[in-house]
Amino acid sequence: MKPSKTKKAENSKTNDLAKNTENGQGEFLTTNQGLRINDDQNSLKAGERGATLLEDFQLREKITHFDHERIPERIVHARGSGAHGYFELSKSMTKYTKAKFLQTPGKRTPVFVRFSTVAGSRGSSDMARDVRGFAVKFYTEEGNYDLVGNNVPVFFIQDAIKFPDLIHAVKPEPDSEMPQAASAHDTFWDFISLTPESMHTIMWAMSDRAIPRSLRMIEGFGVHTFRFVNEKNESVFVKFHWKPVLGIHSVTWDEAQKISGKDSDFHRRDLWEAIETGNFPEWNFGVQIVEEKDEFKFDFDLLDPTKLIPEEIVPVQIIGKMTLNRNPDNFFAETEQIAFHPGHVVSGIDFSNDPLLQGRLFSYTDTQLSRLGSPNFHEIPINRPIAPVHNNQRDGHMRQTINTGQSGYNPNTIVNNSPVQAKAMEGGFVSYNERIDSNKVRARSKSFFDHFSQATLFYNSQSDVEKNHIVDAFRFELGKLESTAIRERVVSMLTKVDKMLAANVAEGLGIPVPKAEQFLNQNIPADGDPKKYQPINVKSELKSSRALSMTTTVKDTVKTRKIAILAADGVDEDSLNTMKHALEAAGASTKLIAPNLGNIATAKGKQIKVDQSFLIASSVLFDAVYVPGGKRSIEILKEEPDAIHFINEAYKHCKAIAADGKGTDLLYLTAAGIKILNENKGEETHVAYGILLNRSSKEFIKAIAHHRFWDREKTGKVPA
Ligand code: HDE
Repeated sequence: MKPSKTKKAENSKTNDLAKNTENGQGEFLTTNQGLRINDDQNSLKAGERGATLLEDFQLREKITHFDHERIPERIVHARGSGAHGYFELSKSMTKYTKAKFLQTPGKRTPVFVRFSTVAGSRGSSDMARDVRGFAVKFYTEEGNYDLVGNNVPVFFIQDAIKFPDLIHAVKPEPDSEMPQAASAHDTFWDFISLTPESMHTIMWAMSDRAIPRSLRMIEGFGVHTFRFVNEKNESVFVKFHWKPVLGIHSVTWDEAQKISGKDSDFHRRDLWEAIETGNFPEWNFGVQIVEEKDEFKFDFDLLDPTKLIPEEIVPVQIIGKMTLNRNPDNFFAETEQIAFHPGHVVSGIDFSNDPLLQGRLFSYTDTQLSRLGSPNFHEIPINRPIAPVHNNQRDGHMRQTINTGQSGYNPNTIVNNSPVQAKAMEGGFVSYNERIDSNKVRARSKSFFDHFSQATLFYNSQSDVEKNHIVDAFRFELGKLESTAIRERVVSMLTKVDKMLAANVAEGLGIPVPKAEQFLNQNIPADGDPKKYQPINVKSELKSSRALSMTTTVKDTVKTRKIAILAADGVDEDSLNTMKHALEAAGASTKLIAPNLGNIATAKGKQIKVDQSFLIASSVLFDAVYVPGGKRSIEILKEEPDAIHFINEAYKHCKAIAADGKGTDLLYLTAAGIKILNENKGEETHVAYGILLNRSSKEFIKAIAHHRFWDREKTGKVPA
């Protein structure tokens, strides 16, 4: 789709200062010094066929700039997509926090959001199995607040000092630089097999949460426990949640791998197109509040980032909604140059002592220095706060601000001590005065040693289908390893999560289930007693949690879903249009797919424009398939192997499939039809399987909203 420009949203931050007029429309071409250029097509030469002259400042400026166009990509989360929007508060948080943007219902705050994968390079596929980053910059009147979270509520490690090891293990192996954007290799699983604290997050990463259908359909979590602080300087603990209005949906692993080949920009394109077509992605914003007095009432430690607070124990209160309504004008200037930092807070939001969070507070400014190249990265338009900035910091690479006057220090009399410090009541940030009184130690609290109870809780909360997908993900990932010893260590660790899970994974790998005792915890200081460092077993009271399964998510809308309509010359116009219009009226989009581009002629001779040929289209890029009637159209499609494959593949991926009139004949040549003939179970069963023959558009819409018909996976696999 050719990018068109959305109308500028009123509530979005505008960075007009540095914005060039639309590609210099109607302006003269100039050098960077403003000199008008007469010939930008030829370099300056000694004669038409002679050597190029060193004097050609115009050529040198252009090439030098080009040579320096790339900057270092992010060491993690390099692959990302972003958008502008706003956050609107619906419930006042005055009781808990003095943060101004959380006071008055109806208040809108501009935001920029960047979604990302963690492991891959900037050019890698969107569909890698990976945790997704979910970073939100709120441009508040009191300064920028960054909520730099993920789509998984927990993390692999408990202490920041282990982060470089984790990332070195998951990134491509250093000798061969393989594999790209994939955790299915020896170094990652070697590290995991020796790091039992990773087990809870590993369960999420092996679930379908790690292969989302759309970035618009992922949850977001602040992960760490933070603090809210109110005007009276009272504090509560808080966990942050983003809940997608369209529900949480994923693709299958087979699909994800195929999408990576067919359209490695799948998520980026989906986000861009949704915003361009006015289908603005939305998330409800929620908080879990824990009073300070309740800090120790849980069977896990609130400071441990490998733990979540089950919603059954502390419900999520929805306090507002975020809407993304404007695509970036320039990917590099905005999405690439945006610099997030968990330490960008406003008064009323503060940190807990989570040792992972504490390390992050150092890391993010530091990384911007090497990535963006200067301590002045806050002056890049996308990073500028809307709140005024005044301080005595000066100079540095690429300084934009021209500070005037004599003073660059404090205290001073020259400008009456300006800029002056703000009292707390004037918005001056005062750290929460938590009492800390202890010995200086390099240690981890014993309360962090339960590594399995929430991994088990997560697994127990999944439906059978979700569990099967987790088993398959482990079989795939571990199956790719060269080392059998690493496989065995991981499976031995899985026995601590769930014995059946371990047995099923082991069966797929063709190994016996190793004993749990075999696993090694090597996160032990040189002088540490290994026995003291082994995980402890905690039996959590909660057996399962609804919020952890995707089966309980929103399933009543087809908004923005993509439906493929397969047709050829001779298609029945009514059969095509009735369904197409009903789907579009319900908010879905349709694409007409035919053997060739151009037009097809309907049975009545009307010309209809084809959107994609079978060469370009692929079922993995769609949510559902419809085959309208029309004798000739179906005769042509029957001879088109790609049409048969299209339906087989959609069937394999459990998508809704509908056919009308003669269209049903085509279905009988595919896995979908064969299944119906073989089972001979009657119409209602077909509908329950998401196969709709001559059914109403209403029923098809309901089936698409259901997302997938996983029961098909249980009853025998199909080729595709
Ligand atoms: Fe990050 N992380 N991280 N991280 N992280 C970065 O900062 C780091 C962690 C997250 O779209 C880097 O600007 C350390 C948890 C997101 O620009 C870097 C530790 C969570 C993004 C960094 C963590 C995150 C980053 C790389 C362990 C979820 C992308 C580029 C102590 C709560 C933000 C950059 C964007 C990016 C360090 C762990 C989320 C190197 C040291 C836990 C979404 O500073």
